[in-house]
Amino acid sequence: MSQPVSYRVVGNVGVITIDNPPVNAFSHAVRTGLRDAVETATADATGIVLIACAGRTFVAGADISEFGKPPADPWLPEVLDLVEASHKPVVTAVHGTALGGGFELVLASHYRCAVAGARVGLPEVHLGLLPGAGGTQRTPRLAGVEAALDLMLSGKPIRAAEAESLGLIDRVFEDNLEANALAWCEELLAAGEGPRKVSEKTVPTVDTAVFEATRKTLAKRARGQLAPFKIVDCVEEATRADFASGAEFERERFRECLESPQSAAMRHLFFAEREAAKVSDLPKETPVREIRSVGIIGGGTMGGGIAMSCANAGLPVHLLEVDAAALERGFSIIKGNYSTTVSKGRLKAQDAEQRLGLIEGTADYAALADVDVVIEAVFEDPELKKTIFRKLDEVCKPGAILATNTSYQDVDAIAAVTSRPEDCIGLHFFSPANVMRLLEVVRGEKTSGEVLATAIRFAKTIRKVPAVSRVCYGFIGNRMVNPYMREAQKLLLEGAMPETVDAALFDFGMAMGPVAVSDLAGLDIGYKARQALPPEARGDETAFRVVDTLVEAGRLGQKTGAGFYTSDPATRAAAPDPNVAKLIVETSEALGIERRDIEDTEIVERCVFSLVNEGMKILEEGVAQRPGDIDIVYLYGYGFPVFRGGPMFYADAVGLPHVLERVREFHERFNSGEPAALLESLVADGKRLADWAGTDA
Ligand code: 3H9
Repeated sequence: MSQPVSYRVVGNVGVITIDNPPVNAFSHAVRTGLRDAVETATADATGIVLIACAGRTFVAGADISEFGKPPADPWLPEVLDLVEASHKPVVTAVHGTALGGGFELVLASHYRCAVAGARVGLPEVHLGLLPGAGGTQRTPRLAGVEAALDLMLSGKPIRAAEAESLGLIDRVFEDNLEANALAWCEELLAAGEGPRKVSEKTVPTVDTAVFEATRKTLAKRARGQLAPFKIVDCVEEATRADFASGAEFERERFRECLESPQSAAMRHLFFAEREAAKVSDLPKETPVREIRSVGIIGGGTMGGGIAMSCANAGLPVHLLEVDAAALERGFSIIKGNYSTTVSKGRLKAQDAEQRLGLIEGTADYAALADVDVVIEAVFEDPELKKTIFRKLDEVCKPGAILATNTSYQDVDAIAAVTSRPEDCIGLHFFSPANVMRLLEVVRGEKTSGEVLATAIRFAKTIRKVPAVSRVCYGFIGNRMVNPYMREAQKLLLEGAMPETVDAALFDFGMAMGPVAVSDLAGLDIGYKARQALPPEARGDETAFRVVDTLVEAGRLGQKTGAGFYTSDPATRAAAPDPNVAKLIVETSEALGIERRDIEDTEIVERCVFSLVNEGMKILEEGVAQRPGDIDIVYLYGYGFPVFRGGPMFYADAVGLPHVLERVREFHERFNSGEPAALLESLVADGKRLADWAGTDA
């Protein structure tokens, strides 16, 4: 194997090149190679050192797959300290993305240049970490405390020009990075410029109130997370201590984060997200169809949101509605959404106009004759969906992908009404579709590999995170959420109140508690879905007695101003309603359920373990390919706390024997779901889910 770091001399410049595809991560071999190359470069007759990367990007950070394994010398901070200590000036030249440890290398160098399209950033916070190779100490020295906090707490990469304006990059070249960087090196040499150490600079003074204010904001924004607060501590330390002590402080906090269960959970999600886009039985070389235009049927909230996602990615959209009035309603929602984004300063008015211009309304199916993919997004009526698919089969060109956006319906039955079931697929978007990242890609029995591969690629094009599901009632996400919601309702009947159930799960880290979620989604949604099921498939309906009573009384949730909670029409703030509390107590009585005090731990375990147990069944049946796919569905579609790694990772973290014990107990005492066979067998074999080899189903 070729060496990941090479050294060559060009004129007076010693050029170090890092070449470790795909993203030049700082693996052990790269750290060792860079150390050796710096030692060579500083010992020869050259006057200046240039560090650049081969391939598609500059170093994208530490090698995340090495975290969690025993540390191997040299440790990155030592290598970067060696770079900064060089008696010859060291220049770094950035293309692609310089992220995390990669950007810390840039900060440790003495002169920094980038090509215009490059971006730099410190995204460690998304992995439950902080920049641990001097980043928390060097960034504020160059860019000031506020910009440094912003960069590290948002984790968002910034463009080279912005980095230049913040003082993080010295020069931005339009193109020809290597030639320009070499010429700049010669220029610096000719001018007699020596090393400039960021560690020797002082942090610009700042009102220290900024730290408390930031912590206060984080208490809400980063609820439950460790790393963001440690980042603030490190930057505050940079304002108080010299570089060496600040770096020591940073190193201790970095280790604390690295060893935390939170970082393990977030690193798992990083890899799970990338793996979820891969289908085990789909060869890499599966051809992918070109998607240049999209048809969408239904201009309601969902169809409009999908249209926006496509237009945001530059794809022309034909939006079909029954008539001009319905189209007008649809367009007014889309325009409203764009103008809100513009008024918040997140989009330029002219860009909003341009995107809007990509969406063309029509009431005529003939307009869909040439599109590459059609997404049907009408309401959940299987017969209506089938009628639409028959029509699409008539009008769409051969090779067009016919997709149904459904939360529950049988994708195979819908595909079966067409002459081309191999071109049909489910694409389950989450509401609001222009905001939510998840896209469940539902492969039907007959969906071709090419169509599946194209759907996954399309998901990425419109900046969604795909997760593949087989067909079953509710697919991965909603099938699992059903028992979760059922347990929440049962807890109400057994003694809890909506606000106690919600608070317990909110404190666990969920974006919202389950009762509040029902109010937000509309209580009639679940009600109608249950009514649509044959009675034998509904399970114990008494669990939903309270919600049914509310719906039948016209309390549908936030949209009617009252559901479980009453909501303020202006602020949407929810408040517990004594009438609902009375109704709950009366319903318990009527059902002969003796109310009791229920601890938060039970609330969380009843709800979350019911998700896990159903997830196990989904894996057993091969509906989801792997546990990580389920975690991605819950992270991006259902507000599961990122720092817990998704329900399946969480189950492994708390220990499957404990999960099984509780699931068994809940089954016996409260008639909750029967323990999944997979859960039983993993525990019997003393295995974790992470060790599970998968199913052949
Ligand atoms: C850090 O630096 C800590 C330091 O402060 C302190 C240390 C002491 N490591 O995303 P893609 C893999 S923490 C290992 O599909 P893209 C990835 O899994 C790190 N592997 O490509 C995938 O593998 P596969 C801070 C990595 O073009 C392949 O590369 N840095 C790493 O859409 C392609 O990735 C970050 O958090 C890595 N660091 O996006 C940056 N990065 O093909 C994390 C990627 O087998 N990385 N892989 O599925 C990214 O944000 C994106 O990967 C990047 C490219 C923007 C670079």
